[in-house]
Amino acid sequence: MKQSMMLIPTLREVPADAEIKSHQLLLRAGYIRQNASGIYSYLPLAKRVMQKVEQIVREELDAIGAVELFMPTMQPAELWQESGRWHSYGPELMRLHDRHNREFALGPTHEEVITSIVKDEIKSYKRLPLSLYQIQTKFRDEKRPRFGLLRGREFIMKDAYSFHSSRESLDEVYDQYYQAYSNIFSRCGLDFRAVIADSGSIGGKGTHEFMVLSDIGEDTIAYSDTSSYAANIEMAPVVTTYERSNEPLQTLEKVLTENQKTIADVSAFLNVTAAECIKSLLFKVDEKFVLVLVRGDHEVNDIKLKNMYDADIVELAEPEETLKVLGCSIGSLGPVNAKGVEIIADHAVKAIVNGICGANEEDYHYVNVNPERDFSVSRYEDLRFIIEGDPSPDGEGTILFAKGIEVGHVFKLGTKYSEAMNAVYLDENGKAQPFIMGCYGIGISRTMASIVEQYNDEKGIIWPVAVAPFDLHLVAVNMKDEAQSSLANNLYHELKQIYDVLLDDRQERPGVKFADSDLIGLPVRITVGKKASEGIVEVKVRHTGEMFEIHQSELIGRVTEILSTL
Ligand code: 9G3
Repeated sequence: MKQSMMLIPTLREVPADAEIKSHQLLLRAGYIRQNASGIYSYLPLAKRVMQKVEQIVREELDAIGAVELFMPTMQPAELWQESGRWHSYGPELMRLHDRHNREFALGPTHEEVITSIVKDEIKSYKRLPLSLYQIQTKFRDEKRPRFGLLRGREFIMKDAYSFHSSRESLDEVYDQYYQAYSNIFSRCGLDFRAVIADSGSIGGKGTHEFMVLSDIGEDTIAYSDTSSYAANIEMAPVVTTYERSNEPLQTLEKVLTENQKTIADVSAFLNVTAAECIKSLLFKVDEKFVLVLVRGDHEVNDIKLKNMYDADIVELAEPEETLKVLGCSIGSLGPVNAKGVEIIADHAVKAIVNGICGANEEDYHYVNVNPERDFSVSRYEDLRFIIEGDPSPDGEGTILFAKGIEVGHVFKLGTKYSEAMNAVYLDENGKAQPFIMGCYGIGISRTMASIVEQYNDEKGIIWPVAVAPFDLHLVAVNMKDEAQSSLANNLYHELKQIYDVLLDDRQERPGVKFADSDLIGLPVRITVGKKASEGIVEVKVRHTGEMFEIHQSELIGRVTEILSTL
């Protein structure tokens, strides 16, 4: 491909609103352009990278017997009403009307569509298991799109769905997707971890997220420092056990703690540690109020709370609700004499002796509060976020944190959608059974951005060969020079028989060409310059910075060797 015919609008400056490397570099190197908040055009180089990523995905999914199809982005509201999600999703679900005023969603995902197709077309258990995938644009009206392609409102996803007549069959196919995902992300050159993830509101048990390690990742991974254990912090169970000290129980006493609201205020004011305090938070769980107690130095894990009640909505009660329900502001909440609410506590609370808690009276706290003597809870559960230093849930090592970008997610859905949509098949006894399902997603555009996050330097992007938009950047320093242009053209025609070659034939100053080349980030640059008349070119390996001169007769052999090592 000749660069003079391409559209690669490189920029010298870093765009102001691009906060992270991949967003900055994909803009500066002319890969993407924003059309609206969270909505991007993929310019030719990005399109080529995505095609490489998609090709890797297709090879690995075809290898496990998944079959590609293509579903519409416009989804009739009736399907989402059937699954019950038309009303359970809010403004994030892009909705529109057609000319007949019929309602549609722009698909954020395709469980409803694929389930309705399989429901209509598959009647017998003999046709199962079935494993289908597509690569399609998705729409999610994020409140705050950010980080370029990492959190957009329109993005490219590979989404797959499998249908089974038994859990064993689902488990088998799930494991195949798990392995295929590991192959895909490895082939893309990504440093990733498969982490145990929360099954979220889409039901089903058993789900893993594939996380690319990155400091700008929005997810926190809790991993063991000695074993392979890794989980999304939302899901990681806490297995810490707590010793209750055998110091004598002191008399409960109410003390004035004027304007002392937070645990930090109160523990400082009363000269105790946060671990001796009980943090009480009033939550609304669906329509019920629940007072959740955790030790003062811990945080309530609202995902665990949501899963415990299998609730749709879990959120902190508003200040006015707190006042109405418990008669005081959130800084004075406590479990003693708390009326009209269910009280649950994290296991750590049970071991508190002579602790501190809010008195449910404005500006008052209790000291020497003791669980079971001064208040009781309906249940002790694992309700807190795991923290660094906690024992790993697999019993090996202790927990450390890392940030990750979620690029893949595999779910065991079970029958959530097939029951909701009455999608059944006849089993070997002729009895109607709901399909058992799995679903599996990869963010294609997000994967591309993640690769840039992991492969860049101060000069620009450094593409792994497997996903580079071209293999070779053939740069002619001066196309007006007869020797250079003829050698460049000869090499171009020779190399393009074997490799994807981008020939920089522009009338630009050498400095601009080299800076653009480093920015665009192709694996190997071949420069045709002053020594063209001697048949000598310069080779630069982008990944290592290694540069050397070589005679054109040895070029292909050497380039082949280099590319095989990158
Ligand atoms: C919605 C909106 C946003 C959503 C969903 C639905 C995420 C939604 C979860 C999934 C699960 C899997 C198949 C491919 C892999 C992921 N965000 N999810 O269901 F209406 Cl607005 O998409 N789907």
